[in-house]
Amino acid sequence: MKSAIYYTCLLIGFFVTIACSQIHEEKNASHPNIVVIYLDDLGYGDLGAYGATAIETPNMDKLALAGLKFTNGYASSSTCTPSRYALLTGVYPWRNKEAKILPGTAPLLIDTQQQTLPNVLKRAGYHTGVVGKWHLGLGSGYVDWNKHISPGPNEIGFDYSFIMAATQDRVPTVYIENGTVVGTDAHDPIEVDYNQNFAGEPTGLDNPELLRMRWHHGHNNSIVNGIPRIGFMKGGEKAKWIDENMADTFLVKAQNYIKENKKQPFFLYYALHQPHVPRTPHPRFAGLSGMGPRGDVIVEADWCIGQLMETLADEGLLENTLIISSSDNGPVVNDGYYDEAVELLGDHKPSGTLRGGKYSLYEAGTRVPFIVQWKGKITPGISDALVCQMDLLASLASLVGIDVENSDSQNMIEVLLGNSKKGRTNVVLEASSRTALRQGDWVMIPPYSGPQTNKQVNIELGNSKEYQLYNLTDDISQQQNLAKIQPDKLHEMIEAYRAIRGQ
Ligand code: NG6
Ligand code: CA
Repeated sequence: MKSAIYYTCLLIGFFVTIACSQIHEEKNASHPNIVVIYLDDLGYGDLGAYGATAIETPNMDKLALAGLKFTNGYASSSTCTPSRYALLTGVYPWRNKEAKILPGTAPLLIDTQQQTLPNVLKRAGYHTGVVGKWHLGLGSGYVDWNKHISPGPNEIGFDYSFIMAATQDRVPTVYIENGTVVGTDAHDPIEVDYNQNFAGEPTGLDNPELLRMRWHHGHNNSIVNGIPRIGFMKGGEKAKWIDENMADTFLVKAQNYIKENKKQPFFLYYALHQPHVPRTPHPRFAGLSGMGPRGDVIVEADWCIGQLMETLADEGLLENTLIISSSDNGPVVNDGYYDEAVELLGDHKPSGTLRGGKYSLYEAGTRVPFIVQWKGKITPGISDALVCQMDLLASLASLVGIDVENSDSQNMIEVLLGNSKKGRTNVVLEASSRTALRQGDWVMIPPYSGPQTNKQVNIELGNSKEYQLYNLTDDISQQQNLAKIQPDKLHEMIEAYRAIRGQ
């Protein structure tokens, strides 16, 4: 008969083997907390740290001053859903034809079996949470908003989620915590439809007398809190958010998440809703910027970030937290409501010296503020290396010592930490299914039909019947098309572009 000692040894051996394989997988691992602060439609020129003088953003500037400010940091797309898809999956959004601006009723865009940033970090022992804007779809077809909603963030790797389904201007205008709408009422069920209104319900189109914010284009379906939205919604009165409280609501959830999960490494994806429309600053911030609600909500977002940083400091976590701040796409001034953003803009240039903005294939569509901070680990400074948000998956996986499947995400961890200046060689940029190539300091935009300018938002889209070629070193504002003057360079860029896009 085998002795108890024999079995004890066997058991110890078993655990040692497991521990070793864990160590094997997490080679050279470091496990700081990771916080991704993601703004919505914040432009390259919207922060003091990136040259803005007409608006004050002291907290984001502090992040930049204490960290590494990237001047060539890109979102993967000039709109939200595709950028967020790439951020979380490490896959170019143009590989998935569904990765475009989604309605509030769209099914989950990410496959639950897909490799994602949160599920990779979970493999390294992280607790993972998302607070804020989701806009990656929910459910797998029809969603009953009164029941548990799945799949969603919790099925693609987030242990905790407190989100809005799509955007602040899209229904349903409710918060969803771990798959359940907050404040449901069996006597007042929530119904959502993007095709037709519910009988007898007022709309922005038919009932202008009920509006406190007028629509400029789109945004004339259901009215919630006096603001006309995209899509129709009925019921759920108790569940509806109060727009002016949204910033505080998300901030408190993010702060609580940090406090509750600080005992283990955590990954927090804090996706703010500012300065996307409708811009509804809390009364504390209304009028502060002198630039109308767009400026005010940037000031509000900056304050929220300051508060989050204070929480990290108060909890003694700053030295052990890697913080990455960026924006999902470039700026837009009028995105569908009359909110005085155009009239009160003054000298402020949300795109800075870049051409275009949200929806555009020009630089301001995708080149965004991109700041990485890790107190005591990253030497403050400026990096001109080419990096893309899509690279966070491979980079952070490498930091925490996890091997990942090949994807479009490149391991840029040494660049993000400031130890190397060797960024990507190139990146394909996307704008509403159109794509362009940045390689080195050159940008090539293939010919596209369609209007040069989206007149409603007053943004140049990048469409032209001709090839466009720009050298960003001499011409950051993309004013001089060199396609005809530098045919060899154009040819080289087209070849490189085709090699990636497979066309
Ligand atoms: C557009 C909306 C715009 C905004 C955008 C999504 C209209 C006319 N315009 O369709 O207001 O909601 O979608 O923005 O409806 S994003 O930042 O989430 O991509
Ligand atoms: Ca956006």
